Amino acid sequence: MKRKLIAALLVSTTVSFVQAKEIYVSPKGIGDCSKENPCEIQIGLYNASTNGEDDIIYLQEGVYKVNNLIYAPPTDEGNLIIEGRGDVILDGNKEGRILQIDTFVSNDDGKNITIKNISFVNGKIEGENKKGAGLFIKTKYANITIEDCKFEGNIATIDADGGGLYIQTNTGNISIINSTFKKNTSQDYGGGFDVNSLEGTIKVSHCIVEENEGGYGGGGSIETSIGRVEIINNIIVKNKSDAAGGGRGGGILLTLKAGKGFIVNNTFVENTSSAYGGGFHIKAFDNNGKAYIYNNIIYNNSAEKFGKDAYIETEIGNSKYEPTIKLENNNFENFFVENLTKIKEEGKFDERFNISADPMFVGYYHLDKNSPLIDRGVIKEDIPLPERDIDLEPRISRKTVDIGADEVFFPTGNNSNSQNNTSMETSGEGGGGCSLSSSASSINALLYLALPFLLLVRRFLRG
Ligand SMILES: [Ca+2]
Ligand SMILES: [Ca+2]
Ligand SMILES: [Ca+2]
Repeated sequence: MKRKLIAALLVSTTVSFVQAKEIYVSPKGIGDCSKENPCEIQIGLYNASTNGEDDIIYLQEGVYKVNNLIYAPPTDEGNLIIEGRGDVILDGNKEGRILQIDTFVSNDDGKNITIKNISFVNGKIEGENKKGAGLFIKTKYANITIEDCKFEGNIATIDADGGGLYIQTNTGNISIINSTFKKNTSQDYGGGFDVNSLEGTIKVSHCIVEENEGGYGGGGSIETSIGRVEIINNIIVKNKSDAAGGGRGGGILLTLKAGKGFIVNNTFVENTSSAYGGGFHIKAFDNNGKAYIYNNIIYNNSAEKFGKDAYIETEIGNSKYEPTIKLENNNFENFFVENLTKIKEEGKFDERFNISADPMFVGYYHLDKNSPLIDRGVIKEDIPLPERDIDLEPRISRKTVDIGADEVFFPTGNNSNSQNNTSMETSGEGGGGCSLSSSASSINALLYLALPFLLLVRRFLRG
């Protein structure tokens, strides 16, 4: 515990914003971005993107009727935090994307982008190459953290991806923590979210992903080439993958390639797919891919073709792959793995201690005190077990860890949140030297630099 604390302090020191400039924004602000005199949100974003400093943009409480907000530094910039204070809602009114953050053309190596305590609602985009109706973030190397945010009612229609959230980075790490995705839709990938890091670590933990709908990956789509993915301690329920005849991953679609994926202590329930993988679907088209699936409830999902609860796809065209698959201490009824005989022959498939039982839910997908899933999970050195369960109670209570996102807390039990989950902070195994494709930034630099002038004109016209 002490070591973790020290590690946390070290991390917070390296990304501290001691000298960051503070920018204050309010729903009706027209001031100079000071604490006393907050400014309009787009002015705040523009200032932060051109001042050459680290910034914290504080959003004062309230509803902001906004869309097509943009932060796109034309040259080198510092770190960025955008933080809501109190109840902050950015409402796109279904008239456009809410916020775009794009640091791809700037030198963003070692930089951090953090979005905290903000609700993104009613964003809308349409068209084949459009991504991220609520929030769009694109970096080359910068790390991205989304914390305590909510994405609701955002729509990516006509072949667009990422209803609530879209993130794309080459080597950056992505963390999505303690956030809610609800009733977002996309016609293509990722109803709730569509997040992609070629080499970095992608972590989704302590999130609620509910009633989202997408062509592929109704709740969310996650993709890496050689990075590490951790999907840990989330409640993922009632999402739908509904691509005509080809849905994959009602809850989650995970595309691993040669990456390493951990799916640990989640609750996947009542998700549906129009073809494969009701709860989740993994695409593993590389012999070096690794899928570690431990302590999950994958129950009462449905798929119209195969893999009612889960499906692992290892065959594409005439190619068949043998990724490493470990499937232990889960609760599911139906799990389909392509090319399984060969994978077993290669000694790359481990399956043990899985059960199939009614979880006995009470309240919001919590376990009854008599649930057969209590103390049926596994703890291993290489499993990134969280310290807390979905209620932020100790992750281990009584004998050992429970199956699913909830741990039933027994006050007199042997509770612990300091087990040796040392692998949580370690980064991916991916080596360097890989040539990465990069596309030009979609933002017209001249237009961006003219933003303050355009905002002035708009304000003038409004009177
Ligand atoms: Ca700045
Ligand atoms: Ca327990
Ligand atoms: Ca609990």
